Amino acid sequence: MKPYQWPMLVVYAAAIFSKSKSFRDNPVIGSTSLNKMGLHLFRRRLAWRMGIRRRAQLASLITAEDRAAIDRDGYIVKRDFLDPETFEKLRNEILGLQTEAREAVIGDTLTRLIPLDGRNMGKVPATRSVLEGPAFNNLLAYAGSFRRRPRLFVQTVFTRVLKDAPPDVQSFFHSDTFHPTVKAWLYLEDVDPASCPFTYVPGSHIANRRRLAWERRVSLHAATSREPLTAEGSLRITEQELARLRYRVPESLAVGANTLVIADTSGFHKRSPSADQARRISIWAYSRSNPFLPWAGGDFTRAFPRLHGWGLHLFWFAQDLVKRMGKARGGWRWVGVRTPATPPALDTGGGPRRG
Ligand SMILES: O=C(O)CCC(=O)C(=O)O
Ligand SMILES: [Fe+2]
Repeated sequence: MKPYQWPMLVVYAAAIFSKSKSFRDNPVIGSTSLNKMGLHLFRRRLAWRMGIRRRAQLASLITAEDRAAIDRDGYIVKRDFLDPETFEKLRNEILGLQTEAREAVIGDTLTRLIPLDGRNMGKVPATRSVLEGPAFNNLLAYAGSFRRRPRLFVQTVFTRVLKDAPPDVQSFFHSDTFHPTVKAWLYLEDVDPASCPFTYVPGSHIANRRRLAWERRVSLHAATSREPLTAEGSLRITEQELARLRYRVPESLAVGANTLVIADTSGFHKRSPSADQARRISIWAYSRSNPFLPWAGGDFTRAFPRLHGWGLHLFWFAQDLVKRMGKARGGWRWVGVRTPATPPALDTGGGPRRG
């Protein structure tokens, strides 16, 4: 711990009981000696136990079969999720959406996010009723172990937009964080093996003995890891290590349009790299809460959906402001009006802009 960090000690220590995950940015969470004494494993185990407990509270929301799949594999694939007519309506609404978008080029991949906030949701009524309906939300709640309103976006991934850039950081196996958490993709177009399918290591969401021993080892030096993702608490793992942990073979989810994939992304996963330019359009959802809470409900933002949307815009505003102050470069920015399928316009210069 550096001397200038001492006055913040209480704040750093309080973060032990939050979803904070960065070993690098928090000298308590990243402390080698505390992690030798078991701090990381303590958080990991307690968060896992609370997650199981919350999932048990939500068990009646979904079928026994779906529960078994999520409990066993850490992910679930729902092919033909919507009836064809509803899906057609939803797809037309989403592909026709023309609105302000955020984009980031990470490695050789451009990702576009269009927030499905109150304003955009108002333009897509069929989509809205699906995304606010029980079939979608109950699966998401169980997988994420919280009954919370997820963040919703249209996500378009354009692969290989830059020729000589390093690969996208997401194309290496990693775990997003140390506790149960959920991401979901409802694909609007077929995802063939070349359009960077989501790949998941079945069963890798389970905090078993081998996994915990591996994490304990990694936690000792994660704060100074050369892998930025590991230092930030999204532990990266090599294919050899995965084999040593005796996981099943990774499943690459090249699936048809109208497939819903929901995953606990504390399990190991990646975006399969793609050799050529391809695009992947989905409705993307994620949700993350304090992993130490013993109860699954109690989300006051469910009663105030508009507030939920503002929260995200406020976060982006702050993120852009910090960037404008010169503390961070590259990354996410508003790029003006786009549809989900507008081809990428590669103007890499400049900071965040509106309109
Ligand atoms: O988009 C994907 O296939 C996975 C990317 C990823 O790792 C994530 O969203 O956490
Ligand atoms: Fe991830």
